[in-house]
Amino acid sequence: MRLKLAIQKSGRLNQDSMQLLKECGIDISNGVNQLKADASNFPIEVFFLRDDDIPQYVQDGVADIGFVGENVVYEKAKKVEVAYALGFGKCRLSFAIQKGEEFTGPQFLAGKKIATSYPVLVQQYLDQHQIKAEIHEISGSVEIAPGIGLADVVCDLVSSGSTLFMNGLKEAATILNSQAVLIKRNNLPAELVPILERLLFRMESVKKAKKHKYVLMNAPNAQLDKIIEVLPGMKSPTIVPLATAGWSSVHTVIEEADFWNLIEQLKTLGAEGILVVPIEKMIL
Ligand code: PRT
Ligand code: ZN
Repeated sequence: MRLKLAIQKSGRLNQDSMQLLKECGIDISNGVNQLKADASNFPIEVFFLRDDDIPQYVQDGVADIGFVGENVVYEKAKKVEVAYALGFGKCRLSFAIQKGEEFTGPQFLAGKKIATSYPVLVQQYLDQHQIKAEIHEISGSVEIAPGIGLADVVCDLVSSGSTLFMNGLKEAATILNSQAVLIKRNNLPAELVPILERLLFRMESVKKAKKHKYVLMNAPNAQLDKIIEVLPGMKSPTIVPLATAGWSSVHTVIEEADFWNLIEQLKTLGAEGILVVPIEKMIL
């Protein structure tokens, strides 16, 4: 039995999806030109599809799981379960208006013509705010719509904002923050559940490792107690005596978030020769 995974064939999510599989130790031997490929060392089979089709395939059970943007999942509104946030493909679905205009809140949209590739999500937003507006569905280059008189407002994905800027638009309101997620079909066959669990376990180890660093430093023994006190660590730090009398090497794992604060404290407490090393996998 193999777990069937659908990923984007080409486009923004393809590389990160392939990279994640690789970091999970899963070898996809065939090139991406083929429609599907088997992993050589894990019971998984990868289908390469257009992102828009992935929720449907997963709902129908043609694929068991898929990697796809939340924006697509919620727009397509298929019966699938969002099982895990993958942490890449981050963007937001936002309304954008002409640079010179002032956004006065949702009411601004009343009676406007809105160009978007996300009619379902836009309509939901309008309904929530009890606003009537005209939705003009277009499949690409949404940003040029106001410039050519096709619409007053656009609702599209934004990441850096430079596309909007280049088209004389500005972001007005966000209706969805999105990232790539793992979706799974309802009623996943029981024999596939352990395979999915193995995959999720590996992905979680990769994710944790990215958030953490391994830190080594030399410290005078007289300062060890104080240094240990400020170190978070998974359990407690490893202390190894150095050849130089009165000194030890201290090893621990710290979170990227409080990295610089901690390093500054450690220096103040007398730590020297601090090395910060990336962690490849983290199994707790
Ligand atoms: O061929 P296929 O249908 O599979 O691909 P696609 O062309 O529909 O999608 P693709 O590859 O462009 O995007 C796949 C997914 O990447 C999206 O569904 C999002 O989940 C995610 N993603 C993340 C983005 C962006 N960031 C993004 N910036 N998708 C699109 N954009 C576009 C946006 O539409 C706009 O045109 O980039 C432009 C804005 O970018 P900035 O940086 O200028 O703001
Ligand atoms: Zn698409």
